[in-house]
Amino acid sequence: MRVPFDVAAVRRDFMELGAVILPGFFDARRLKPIVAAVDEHWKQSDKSPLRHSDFDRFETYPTAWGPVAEANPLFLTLRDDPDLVALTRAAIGSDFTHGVDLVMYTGKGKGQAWHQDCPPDDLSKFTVNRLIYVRDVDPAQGALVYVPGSHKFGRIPPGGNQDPMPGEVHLSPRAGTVAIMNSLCYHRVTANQLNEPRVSINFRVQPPNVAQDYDKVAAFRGGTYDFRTEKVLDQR
Ligand SMILES: O=C(O)CCC(=O)C(=O)O
Repeated sequence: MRVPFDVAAVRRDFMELGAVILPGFFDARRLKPIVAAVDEHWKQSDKSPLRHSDFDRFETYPTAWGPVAEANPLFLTLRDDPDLVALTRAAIGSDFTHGVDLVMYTGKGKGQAWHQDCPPDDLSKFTVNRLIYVRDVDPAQGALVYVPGSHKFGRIPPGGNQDPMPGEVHLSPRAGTVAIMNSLCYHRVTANQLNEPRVSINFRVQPPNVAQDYDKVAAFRGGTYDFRTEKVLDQR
């Protein structure tokens, strides 16, 4: 099978940088039915972001829909795309299990604070964000900002939710871009300043030694949060 990437480079970048960014991985034309399904979904659904008084301090506001959990064939086909599977294997090895699928909608004024998507105490354990951008993301709509190599640094240090960090890289992905990111890599999404919602898809996976609910505890600069109990576990 022809794979549209360099397997060795993907593995190296995932190990060293914690992130592999592949613009044009998917043909944007192929993603049009997905865009239409996303638009249709959000036309009819509640777009209020997760709001829990204790979570507000983390200023992280996407609204998420899980179409794979609903066995939606369009999204299942995208999640199981052979090239995406090959890319995942190149990054983390041939065995992995599926985690949540998130189609994220971020409205005007909202973004995502600096975070790590799983507990940062044991660096050998991590979940993996497989982000697919189905529409161009204007820089003013919310850049994906990350610190290459930070998956090796341990817990994200205290600080402001959107304060710049040394070494950060800003990415405004175009439609068809895929970003594979170790969830321990420090990352944030800057606030959407436009009226058009920002859309991203995340088909999370994890290596076989990691539990499927490992991403239910996330670390922010201001503390850690358990999404199951909706409780702040500690504050900084
Ligand atoms: O939507 C994005 O670009 C990033 C999403 C993200 O930070 C996450 O799923 O943890």
